[in-house]
Amino acid sequence: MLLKERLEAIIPGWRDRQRTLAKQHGDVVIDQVHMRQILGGMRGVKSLVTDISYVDPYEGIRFRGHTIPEVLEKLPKPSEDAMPYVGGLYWLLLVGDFPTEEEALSIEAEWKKRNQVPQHVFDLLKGFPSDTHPMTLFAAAVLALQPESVFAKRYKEGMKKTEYWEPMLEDALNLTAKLPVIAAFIYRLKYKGGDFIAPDPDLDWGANFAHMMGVENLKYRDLSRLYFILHSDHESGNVSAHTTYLVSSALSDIYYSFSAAMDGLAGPLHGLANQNCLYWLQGVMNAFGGVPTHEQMRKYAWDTLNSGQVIPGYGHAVLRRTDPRYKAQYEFALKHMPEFDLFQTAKVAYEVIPDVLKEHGKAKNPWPNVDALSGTLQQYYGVTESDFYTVMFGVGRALGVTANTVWARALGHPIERPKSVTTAMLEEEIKG
Ligand code: AMX
Repeated sequence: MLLKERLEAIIPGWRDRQRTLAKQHGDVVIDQVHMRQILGGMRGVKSLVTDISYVDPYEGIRFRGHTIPEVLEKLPKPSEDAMPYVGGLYWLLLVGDFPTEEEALSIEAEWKKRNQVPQHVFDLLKGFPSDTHPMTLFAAAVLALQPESVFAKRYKEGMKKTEYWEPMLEDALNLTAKLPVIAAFIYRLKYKGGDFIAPDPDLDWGANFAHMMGVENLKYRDLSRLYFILHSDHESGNVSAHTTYLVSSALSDIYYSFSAAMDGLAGPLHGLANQNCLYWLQGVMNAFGGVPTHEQMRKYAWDTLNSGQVIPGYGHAVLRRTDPRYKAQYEFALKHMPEFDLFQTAKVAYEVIPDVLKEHGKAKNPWPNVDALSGTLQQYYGVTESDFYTVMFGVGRALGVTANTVWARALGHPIERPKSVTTAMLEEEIKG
């Protein structure tokens, strides 16, 4: 396998770099931890290392050092005006270099070989009550795949530590190959009367998802590729990435780790924000009977703020400019649905809300984030069931977090074990 050969070649160099840092510079202080951070969700504490992505406060996410516009431009594409192959992004995340077309297609070929989902997983999903949340179904399906773990089997048989990454890579490819099939199955089970659509062996991973969803507009294939690329990774401290990393640090396999991550993504503070953005925009349209004027939007935004609520889709914990993931979606919408009334409303929001938030004076970043537009794009193509959006987020997020687990095994990262203290100990600290 091309990918495995390339990883074999580069892993020793990375091992040396991290080993040298730990052995020769182990006492170097990287950060100090403040009381407010201990009591405030460990916000900003520098305590994780990943080379796969980094969030720059001004340029947004960089995948392997490259900004979103660079990634979208340089990854191989099915045609000049199409969105890139997701397989190419997975190569970039895992290997660190932009792939050639052959390398990108080699990942797509691996995925096609591995996308068969065992019947017992489908049967399990069909057995859940019909009102089960799609994220519950998604996490359960991933866990049900666990008996397939190559890592768990090889670990039981006994293998050298330096070999751990190899079965982890197998698991990562097997899992990511199956996720679009599982996600589309859940969609059709819940919302389309169980009328399932089989994968098309001629389509790439992103396009196949669009096909299995049953969306007829072929541009939805491009949107799917774009969506998965944009949602793939966002450093290692967010809940889904960190959960995957933490659980797998116990040498749990990828199915246990990723299923747990999806339980975290299901939380309203993580994966559900895009739904709230959509509801807010729809609320504006309902209030004014269609696309609002700038003045109406300003009033609605102030009403939201004055009632003590946040404006969904605006602000960010790290970013200090418009999220480039928002920009990429905005450009897509401008090209493919300029007249769509929900997009028109989102556009008015973009023109009005940053000034309102600046005037309000609280948010450190008044600009839109990734979630502000993603629901709008789905609505245009008829995927209106907003409970499902988090499942798509999860399919995309799998790319980054599984790449990270392969590297954590390759670099021999140990089990995570931060130290906790008691409230009394914190109080002692302030007495000096
Ligand atoms: N509307 C109103 N007030 C906002 C705001 C917004 N969009 N964004 C931030 N603020 C407020 C905060 O609530 C906070 O108020 P407080 O001092 O009374 O607690 C103050 O501004 C300072 O917050 P901050 O440091 O700028 O942001 P943060 O790091 O605490 O929070 C975030 C970041 C995204 C949770 C926040 O901007 C927010 O709630 N935005 C709206 C919800 C949203 O879009 N969520 C999706 C985020 C994208 C993602 O990561 N998936």
